[in-house]
Amino acid sequence: MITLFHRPKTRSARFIFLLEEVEAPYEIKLVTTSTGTGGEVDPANPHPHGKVPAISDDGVVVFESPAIALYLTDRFPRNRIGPLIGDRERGAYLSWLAYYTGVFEPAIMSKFLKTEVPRATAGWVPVEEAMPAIIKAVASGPYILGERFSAADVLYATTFALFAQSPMLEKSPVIDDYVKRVLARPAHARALAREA
Ligand SMILES: N[C@@H](CCC(=O)N[C@@H](CS)C(=O)NCC(=O)O)C(=O)O
Repeated sequence: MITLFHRPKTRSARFIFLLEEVEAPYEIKLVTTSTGTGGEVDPANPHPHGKVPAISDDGVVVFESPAIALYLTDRFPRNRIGPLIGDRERGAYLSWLAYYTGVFEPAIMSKFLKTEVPRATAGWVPVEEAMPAIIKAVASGPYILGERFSAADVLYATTFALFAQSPMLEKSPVIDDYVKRVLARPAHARALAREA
């Protein structure tokens, strides 16, 4: 049984979507985060910094979104939501998962916080450079790995959905269609119902 440590309307919500996609048996444990409680880390949350998401698989703790995504798709391979070891698409899968927190999130956050980090010293690139790379992957898609939907799409599409109204990200019909396609999946509807 997977336990998802969750706070509504945060990055952990997308993992209800992924848990539905992989058809894992799961329960949701609501936790508070330090943002919500003025600095206190919820002792019930196993994330080392009290952030969400984190999961526990009968006591095996996994934290950080790409690690959780990879863990769940390896652990519950039935619906082929992530390419497994030996699959040629595994390389692209691991790359886009790592890119999500290594490049994409820092790129968005530096833009959001108006903090420019020199490209040559940062480990990431400005969002204006990251977006064309993602759009290129999705445009020949329809998913980030090509024809195959994966947990990487859960991470990217839910983030784009969050920033849909933000002037921070340039409008892109490719991204708009991509978000619609991913959020139209039955597992997403089930996740919304489960969270409600
Ligand atoms: N790098 C983490 C980020 C997790 C994260 O920042 N979560 C936010 C919610 S969206 C959080 O828990 N914030 C509360 C806090 O930092 O106290 C991941 O991708 O899983």
